[in-house]
Amino acid sequence: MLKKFFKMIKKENDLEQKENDLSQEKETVVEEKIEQSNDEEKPKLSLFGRLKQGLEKTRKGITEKVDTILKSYQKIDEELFEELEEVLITADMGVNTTMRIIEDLKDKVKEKKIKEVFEIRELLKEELKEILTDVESDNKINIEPSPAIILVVGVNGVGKTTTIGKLAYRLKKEGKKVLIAAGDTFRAAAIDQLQEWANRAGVEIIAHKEGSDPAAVIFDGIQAAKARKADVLICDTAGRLHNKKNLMNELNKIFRIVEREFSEATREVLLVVDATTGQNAIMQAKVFKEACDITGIVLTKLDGTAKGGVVLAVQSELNVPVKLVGVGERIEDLQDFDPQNFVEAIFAE
Ligand SMILES: Nc1nc2c(ncn2[C@@H]2O[C@H](COP(=O)(O)OP(=O)(O)OP(=O)(O)O)[C@@H](O)[C@H]2O)c(=O)[nH]1
Ligand SMILES: [Mg+2]
Repeated sequence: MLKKFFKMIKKENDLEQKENDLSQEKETVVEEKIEQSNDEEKPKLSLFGRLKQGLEKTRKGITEKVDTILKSYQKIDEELFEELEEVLITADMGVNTTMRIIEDLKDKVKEKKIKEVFEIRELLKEELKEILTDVESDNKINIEPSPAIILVVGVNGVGKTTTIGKLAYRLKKEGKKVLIAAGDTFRAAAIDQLQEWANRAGVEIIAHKEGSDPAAVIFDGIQAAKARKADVLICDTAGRLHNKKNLMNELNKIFRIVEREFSEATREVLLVVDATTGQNAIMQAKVFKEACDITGIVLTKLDGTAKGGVVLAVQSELNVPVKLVGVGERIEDLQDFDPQNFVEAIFAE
């Protein structure tokens, strides 16, 4: 059975890659159009509307397929569950999570004596919400009481710096005094990029020059946060170092500084993972979880994948709550992860 799953996943990935390649040219044109239309009067989407828009591909990848299956069956039988299982696996929910969902669905059908195929849709929604809320700590980002420090970690390219910019913007809008520390000193471009985001968000940034000691940047960030009475200090870190051992050593050094200099601060350690990398995201998360005390996950680029089911796999396999989701590249495209809203958004008509 597993072999069949992996074959299927590979086939899906290849297809998605091909689609991406093909649509690249189209994308630039679309992007230009979006940029232009941003200047025009455009009805503002609600938070839920933006989430729904960001999860468009996942809605197609999961819900449309589920609906097609449900429509094609007259009665609830084993074959129907097998087809549902395939959809969930290809949406990157992970083998374990999918098994659990299907078993629970079967139990519920029996328990509630359900006969109508269409009723499975509600049951499935219920089940997904249950799994997404079945995690030890809650999904809310923990920055109270202030001062708080948020350390943002993850491999290169997953969206750490972008997430920090979006988060700084949001927290500032909520009335918090936010400070950013440019702990990724590996490349000059990384510091410039963070500076740019700090400008856009309208917050201050502590940065040293390229190649300097990241722990020293964090040290200065902490002193500045104390002196300026900042509510939240958000720290960027490198994702690209010569090897994994270097990366982990560097993170450990940063953690020691935080412990020594800012032990009174509320601490949130956010691991950023890229939803489009599917099962790879889970492997990365496992490595980081061994090296540092991750308190929450940020799942970025959900807008770029039909496999948003990875949210379930990440959370249940790591037992770390997903706290934020990235649903686009704009500054407003970072949302608190809310299991109820997430499921409603992918099942919205
Ligand atoms: N579509 C989409 N793109 C995103 C999202 N979050 C980040 N990105 C894009 O992902 C790319 C990489 O983001 P960065 O923030 O530079 O990633 P990083 O983790 O800081 O990378 P390094 O500094 O190289 O370790 C950028 O082009 C971002 O615009 C998202 O939620 N949706
Ligand atoms: Mg970065």
